[in-house]
Amino acid sequence: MPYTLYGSRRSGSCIVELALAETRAPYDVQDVDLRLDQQRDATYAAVNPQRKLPALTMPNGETLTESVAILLTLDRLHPDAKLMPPPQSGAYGQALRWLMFVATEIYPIVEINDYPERFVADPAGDAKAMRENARRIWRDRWLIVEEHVAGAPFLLSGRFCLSDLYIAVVSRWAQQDDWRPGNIPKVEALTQAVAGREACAPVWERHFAKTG
Ligand SMILES: N[C@@H](CCC(=O)N[C@@H](CS)C(=O)NCC(=O)O)C(=O)O
Repeated sequence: MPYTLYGSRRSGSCIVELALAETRAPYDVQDVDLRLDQQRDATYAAVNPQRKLPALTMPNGETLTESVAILLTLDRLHPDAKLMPPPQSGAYGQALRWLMFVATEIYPIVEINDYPERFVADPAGDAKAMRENARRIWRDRWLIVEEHVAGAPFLLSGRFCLSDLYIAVVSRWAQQDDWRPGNIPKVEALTQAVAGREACAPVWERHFAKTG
């Protein structure tokens, strides 16, 4: 049985799909359209009680949620894909450090950007200010990542890892297309390099090609 990835264009499922592509393992995609709020459907709650993407059903029928848990599981199950440095190396710690930084300090801000009304007492009055604040914090945190991109083009010197996939996808969010090139050029170069990888290119195109 192939993997089944529950996903939506440009969302966190793209990170998992890029990792699956790197493993060369067969997978199907089950589309859950965030623009139509399909993640709120009761049928999807049975897959992920948190009603968020991504979720991955494994070949053994078990379902995983939480992007980092999914990615590290894929690394463990597909060692030949070399998605992470060897676990006993210093590079592994650095890869994990920045994977977790983006997953815990940056990714959650996108919920405030996309759904500010969830976080304010008076949606009519406060949502816009909440979103603006979220975007300011977002930019500050990306500047920290930028300072720590140690390789060229990837995060780590001399090799690609899962953190590159994470940085590439999450950095596309929160409507910062005009801000990024002048402020986080290393993140931009890293993203171009991810998008150009042989296994990643078709997935990247499907998620991020401009439509219409
Ligand atoms: N901690 C979760 C965050 C997942 C998340 O926030 N997913 C977004 C899409 S990128 C989502 O499903 N949002 C829909 C919603 O909040 O209703 C993970 O790392 O997988």
